[in-house]
Amino acid sequence: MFAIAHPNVALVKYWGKQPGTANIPATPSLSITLDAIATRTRVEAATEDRVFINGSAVADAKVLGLIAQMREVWQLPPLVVHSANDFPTGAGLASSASGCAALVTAIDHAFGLNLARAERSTWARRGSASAARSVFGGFVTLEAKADWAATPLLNKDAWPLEVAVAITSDAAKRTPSTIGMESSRATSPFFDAWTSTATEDFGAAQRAVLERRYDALADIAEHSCLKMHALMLSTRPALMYWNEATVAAMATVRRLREAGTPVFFSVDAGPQVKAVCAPGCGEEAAAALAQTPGVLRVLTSALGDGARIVEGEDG
Ligand code: 2P0
Repeated sequence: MFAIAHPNVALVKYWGKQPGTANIPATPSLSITLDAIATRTRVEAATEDRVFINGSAVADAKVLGLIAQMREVWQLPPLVVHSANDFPTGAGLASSASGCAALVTAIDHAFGLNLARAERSTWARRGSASAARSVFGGFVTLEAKADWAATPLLNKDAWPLEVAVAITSDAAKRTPSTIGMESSRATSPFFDAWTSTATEDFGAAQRAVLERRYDALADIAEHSCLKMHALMLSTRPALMYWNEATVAAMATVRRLREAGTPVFFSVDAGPQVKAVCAPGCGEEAAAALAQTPGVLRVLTSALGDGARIVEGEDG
């Protein structure tokens, strides 16, 4: 028995936290959960806390910090955590989102906490804010209500977008998101502009999703992505998560869209490019990205489900 959770891609981005230690985002965000990649996590009672990620013992601050916070509420025994990602870890593919969502789901199940999905989302958010969204499937929002639990916005089958992910590097990022966000808040002259314009972007994206207006969602999502990267680039020292192939892949997506294919890009705190396609266009985008210089490989994904327990020994 193990918990499975999928990464998500924010179409309206979260970057920066509110002051304090509660891991509250400074901006609302809206995401899609991906089906094709996942974290699988098992937890068991043990004699001391031990965390294994992809088979290696690690002192993972997010995992250990989240367990410590849960112990303030529940009497959990020492835990051994086995977590495995079937995609590159810490490389801009939201491994901490799927990781913390799977961890809370595994602990909830193993120790009978009986948490509602919204409560799991709040707990996952305390570990990693983007993880709140991976507790749900399809289109998901995260905003300042209900203790910053995420909320499902639209079912994945109601608008089955497809995503082609161009992998341009398997290396872990040099600046982890949590550190980068704090640096942006403290040093970027654009930070106030970022936070003061986020609510409008969020509202526009919500409406576009609910009304399934692809072009409107494409425009707002690329704008939010590029605005976040402008914030990153204006941070001191600068946060530059792109490489040459990232830029080439973004240009490929723009070329496709200008030629009439419904596809837009999104790039997170890493060099991978996610091409978000209208239903039926994923293969065309994947083929074009695979031909783009510097792209190592391309994976395609449908929209996925939220974090859940699966029977079996695979974890
Ligand atoms: C997002 N990212 O909205 C944005 C876009 C990366 C770029 O959320 O400090 O691992 O654990 O709350 O959630 C990545 O940051 O940061 C992220 P913490 P997290 O998906």
